[in-house]
Amino acid sequence: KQQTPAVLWFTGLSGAGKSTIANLVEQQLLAMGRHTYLLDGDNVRRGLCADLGFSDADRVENIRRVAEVAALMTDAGLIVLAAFISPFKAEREAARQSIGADRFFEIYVDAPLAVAERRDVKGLYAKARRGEIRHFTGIDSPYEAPEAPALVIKTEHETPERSAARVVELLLGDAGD
Ligand code: GGZ
Repeated sequence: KQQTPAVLWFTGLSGAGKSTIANLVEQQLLAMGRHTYLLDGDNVRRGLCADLGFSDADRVENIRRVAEVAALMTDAGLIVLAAFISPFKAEREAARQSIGADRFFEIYVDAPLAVAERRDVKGLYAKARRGEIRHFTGIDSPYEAPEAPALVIKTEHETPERSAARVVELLLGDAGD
């Protein structure tokens, strides 16, 4: 049976839980025999976007490239999971356009700044507060929350497993089986 290609686009602050949830969703989809690819900062910023930093202009270009790659991968029939802060509405809307609105699912991984900062898994918020990292999202670089996401995940109030299950429901409910 053929699968419906789609992009699950996870947006939210650093430390909100995007990668954790995207990884669980991918595991579930793979277990169901779906073909997937997970794009995130770890694989994209090391190669395709190795020339980019975290200025507004570089983030815009980072997300533009990711959206184009995601569009190509959906053309190849994949379910793409994209987990990037993607802080600007305009670039997320551009991604929706190039990918196609019918196969683009915007998922807002919504953790308050205070919660993400308290987790501070990589110690980056502390560095940003000390001024050792500039242009850190939520500290001295903006994050524009989605206005009408397909799904909102409050990671403060829900387990990653439950969140992942809701993403899979969203995809299979909307995209068909
Ligand atoms: C935000 C930064 C920064 C700055 C390094 N601002 O929690 P992480 O570490 O693993 O994820 C963050 C990642 C963000 O990369 P993205 O490609 O998702 O950003 S964007 O969509 O805005 O282009 C964080 C790390 O990179 N990181 N410096 N200044 N996050």
